[in-house]
Amino acid sequence: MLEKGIDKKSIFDKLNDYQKLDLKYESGKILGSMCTKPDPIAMQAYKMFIETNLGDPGLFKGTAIMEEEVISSLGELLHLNNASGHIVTGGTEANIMAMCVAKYLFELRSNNVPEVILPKSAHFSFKKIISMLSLKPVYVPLTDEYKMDVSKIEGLITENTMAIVAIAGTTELGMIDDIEEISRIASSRNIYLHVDAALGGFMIPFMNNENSNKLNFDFKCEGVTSMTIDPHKMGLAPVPAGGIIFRHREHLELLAVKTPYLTKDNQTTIVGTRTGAATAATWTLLNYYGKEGYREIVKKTLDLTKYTYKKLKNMEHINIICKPELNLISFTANNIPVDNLQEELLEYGWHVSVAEYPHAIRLVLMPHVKKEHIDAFLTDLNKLIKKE
Ligand code: 0PR
Repeated sequence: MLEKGIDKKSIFDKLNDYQKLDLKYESGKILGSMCTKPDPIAMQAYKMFIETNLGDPGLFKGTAIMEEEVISSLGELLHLNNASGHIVTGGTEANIMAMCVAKYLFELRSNNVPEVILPKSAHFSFKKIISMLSLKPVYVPLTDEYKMDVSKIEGLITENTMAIVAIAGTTELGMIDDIEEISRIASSRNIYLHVDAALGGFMIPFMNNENSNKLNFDFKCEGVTSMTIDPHKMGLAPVPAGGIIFRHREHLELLAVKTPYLTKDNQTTIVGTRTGAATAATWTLLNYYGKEGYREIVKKTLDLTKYTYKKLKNMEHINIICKPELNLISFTANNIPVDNLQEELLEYGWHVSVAEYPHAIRLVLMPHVKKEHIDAFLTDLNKLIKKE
């Protein structure tokens, strides 16, 4: 740290230098991220509430009301009245909260090591959770469609099963597990079911094409106990905005810790001090866009996914892993190994990511990706493949 500070101009010159090293979503070069350019109206709201701290909600009563309204709206979107929950830092924290609740419930009836049944496709946040909470993971294999193989679940349930986790929009392929069936199993065995809809939560309710309307993936399924739904993914909110929704208020309250000297008696979040700006941004987006606006955003994203899928399907040497259900497409090229292809694409400036299972190039078509970017990307991809 400097002894004596430097002038404002020099500071901002330096900040600009650092910022130049960062990628920009609008460049269209970021093709492997689940975050996107935050909507301008959300950023405006964010700035307005930047000094708020929901860790001490009595000081920021208006922001606290907004959080309640956001949780209630997200609950409603997911077919739940009187939802309980919080706007948190992201999907990781949301998943941690759900698993903490499930563990506390388990501990009310057993001293054994709790087991969590989850698909192989679960996000790596569960690896952290398993280690932090000393859980025993019980992985369910995937079907040929890369979904949790529901037929295997019953056989994996033991007296130590603490929870089942299912995914509505997997990180690597965007696949939606058969939540309806999994919920039936969880209900009949009285097991906690958490649905990680970090990505899908802001997409599936707005997909009004094909048969997705009928897709029951949320609290409409009786067995669903809690859900993750992240505004900072397809909700277009600035980071950090994750969402955790509980069906029962008593479950959220299991997380409560007494906070004697604060303006509220207890706190039901993992973190203490936390921004209210993300909540204000999310509140703004939900009210500004409404369902109609989000339907339009999701439609555009899925239309571009379909367009990209068709083009890739017709491209020589390209093998698509599976038909996309959301806005992710993964593929391999039969003449270039995946990692080499990723490197070569990077030389052209394209930041794609690589899925681990199956090992493949992974595209995430978030709203900052436009048709012209995809066309330019496909041209470069074609060049690379022809070159081999
Ligand atoms: N659940 C699912 C299904 C996810 O895909 C993710 C993150 C999480 C939970 C965890 O969410 P947070 O990262 O908000 O805690 N999925 C993205 C991924 O791993 C996160 C991400 C976003 C990565 C933007 C890179 C990036 O540029 O791909």
